Amino acid sequence: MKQNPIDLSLYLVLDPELCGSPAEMVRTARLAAENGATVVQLRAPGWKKRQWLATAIELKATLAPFGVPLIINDHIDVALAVDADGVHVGQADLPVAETRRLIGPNKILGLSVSNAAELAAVPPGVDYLGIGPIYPTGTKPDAAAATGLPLFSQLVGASPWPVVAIGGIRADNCMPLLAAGARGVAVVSAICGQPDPAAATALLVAQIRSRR
Ligand code: TZP
Ligand code: MG
Repeated sequence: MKQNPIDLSLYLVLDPELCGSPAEMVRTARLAAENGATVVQLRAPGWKKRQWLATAIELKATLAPFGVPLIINDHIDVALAVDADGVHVGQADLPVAETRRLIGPNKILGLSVSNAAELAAVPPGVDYLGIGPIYPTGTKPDAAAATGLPLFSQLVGASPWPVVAIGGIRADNCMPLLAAGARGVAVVSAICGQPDPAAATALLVAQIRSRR
């Protein structure tokens, strides 16, 4: 069921390489949910579908007690198979209209946007936008150029959709993004692969809550 509006304030995007293994991804997701992460996305560009399915099933069971929605990156079939809360698509994935038709009206749909042209072309049917990368990041080698804070502020200001910022975000640089109007921040390496993912999450949550 769509949580409306979705709480985007701390959006964890899981990375299998940084976490080290599927089991560590699930553990990281649990520690993050226990410590205040509000959304978890499964993102694993190199994985076979069976691995996606098995890990998505485990993540769903892990996150459900916390009421933290599970979003599946790109793979609509996996999202439907496990009855995930939503799907996040990029500019080269299945388009928004087709994705919405497949997932139905009640699941959350997020779209990645990197610049003003992509923002201007967002079709109806999305629930939130992921805008970035904001800062340079080593986590996504094929990421678009970093927007920087000034362009990000313009994009957020022009977006009728709630925005989550992504790319190079840590506890010590997230505040200006929230001040610019982001509903939340999405992080990968600030939590995945950290020696203490629970403490790393708690630090981010403390920053984010200090603004409220
Ligand atoms: N999309 C745009 S940047 C990015 C994704 C998935 C990676 C962000 O990773 P990190 O480690 O939080 O910079
Ligand atoms: Mg994608």
